[in-house]
Amino acid sequence: MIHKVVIANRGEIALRILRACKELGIKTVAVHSDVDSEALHVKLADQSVCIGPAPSADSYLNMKAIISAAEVTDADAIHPGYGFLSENAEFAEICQNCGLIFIGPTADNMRLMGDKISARQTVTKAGVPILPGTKDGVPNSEEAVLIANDIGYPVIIKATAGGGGRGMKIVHSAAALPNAYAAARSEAKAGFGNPEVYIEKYCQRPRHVEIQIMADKHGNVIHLGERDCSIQRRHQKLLEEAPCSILPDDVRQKMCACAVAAAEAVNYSSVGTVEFLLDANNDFFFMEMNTRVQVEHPVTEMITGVDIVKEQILCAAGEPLRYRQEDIVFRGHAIECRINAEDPEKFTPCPGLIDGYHTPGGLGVRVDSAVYDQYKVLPNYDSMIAKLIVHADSREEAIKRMNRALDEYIIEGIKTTIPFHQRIMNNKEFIEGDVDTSFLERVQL
Ligand code: MV4
Repeated sequence: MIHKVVIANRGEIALRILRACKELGIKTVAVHSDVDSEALHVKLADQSVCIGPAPSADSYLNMKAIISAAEVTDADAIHPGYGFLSENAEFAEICQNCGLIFIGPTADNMRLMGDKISARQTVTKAGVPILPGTKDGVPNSEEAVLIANDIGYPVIIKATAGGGGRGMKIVHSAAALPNAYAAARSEAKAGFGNPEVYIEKYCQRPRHVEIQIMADKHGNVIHLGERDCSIQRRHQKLLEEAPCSILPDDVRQKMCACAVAAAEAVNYSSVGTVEFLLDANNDFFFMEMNTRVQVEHPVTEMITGVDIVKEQILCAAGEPLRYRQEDIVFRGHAIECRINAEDPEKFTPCPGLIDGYHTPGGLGVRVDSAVYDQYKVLPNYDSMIAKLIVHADSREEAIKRMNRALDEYIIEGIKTTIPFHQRIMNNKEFIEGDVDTSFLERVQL
């Protein structure tokens, strides 16, 4: 078993990991930057180590400092959370070489899925549907035009080393292709250090539906159903729910089976998420696989009762999954609102002192957050300060419960996105379940 875990993260996910460790009887080590010494994860951990100055590059991304923190505290594992080093295959490898358990999949799993072309090729072999597109990188603009003519417009150009939507270019005509191709390449080079791009048919106004999977080191793979994460702004998810309200049961079964097949095809071990686009005909296509625990995992926990982070830690320790597929029972509906320290109209970051704080409570309400009254939200890091999650018997009741919980949530001193979420909860299209990735561009909130 694992005895002591270094939590290589901050904020709510550091607390989430700490809580799982406590319940498993595992000691915790918080690492933190200079400016995070008052952070809750530091106060609640058994031990803490300062790993550098405020900039992430010098602290939460500082592999040497984090490995050293594990060595001086005699820890045997590192949990990367999400963001920061969570999808860095080199870091996973360094942990292994230092005799530390990286709580996540193997470095090979991470590399294979991190390269979007190899991910596409791998899942295709496992029978998972993908959108028509190139098998390999597109070497030049002339080739790009030939391929796009073959696929038919609109097409989308994506970075091989990309992901999460950054640097993608949607192209509607051959005339626009050469410029978009050149721009995509230079953005890919600048953003990911690799200029390679590939081309796919562009799917218009899809839903973003993803399947949570769990896999152990003994070849067992199960799924925990889907999440609908269609409500996004500039590729930042703002609200997620489970299940997807319009997904027909036969399509759900197929999508879940595909996600499990994709994980089995790469001998995956750990928790992970397989992302799909779902079009208006309810056809679905593989987008990418995330090899980490995700921000939105709580909605799945609420409808299944499974502690995803605990299972992830146990799997990393070599334990077999404690659930078979038939043990997973889905109940009710869950919604998560990401509460950001941002202007609720313009979404510009609004860090500062929280001066007055009260969290909502009651049946079916969960707050995952690391802030408290008189806490100073820092400008150095991500603006998400809390996740408000509700669970109820139906989607309709979950929306009412979310409305009630948002009303109760008092955060004074800084602007937050609470008013934005209140507008969504009262929006006709949202209430009717009419959401897709263009929702926020389309509706007048
Ligand atoms: C697409 C797509 C439509 N067609 N690929 C976004 C994140 C990354 N995982 C891939 N993404 C998409 N890929 C094809 N072939 C639509 C998205 C997409 C999206 C695109 C534009 C604006 C918002 C979006 C939100 C989710 C997904």
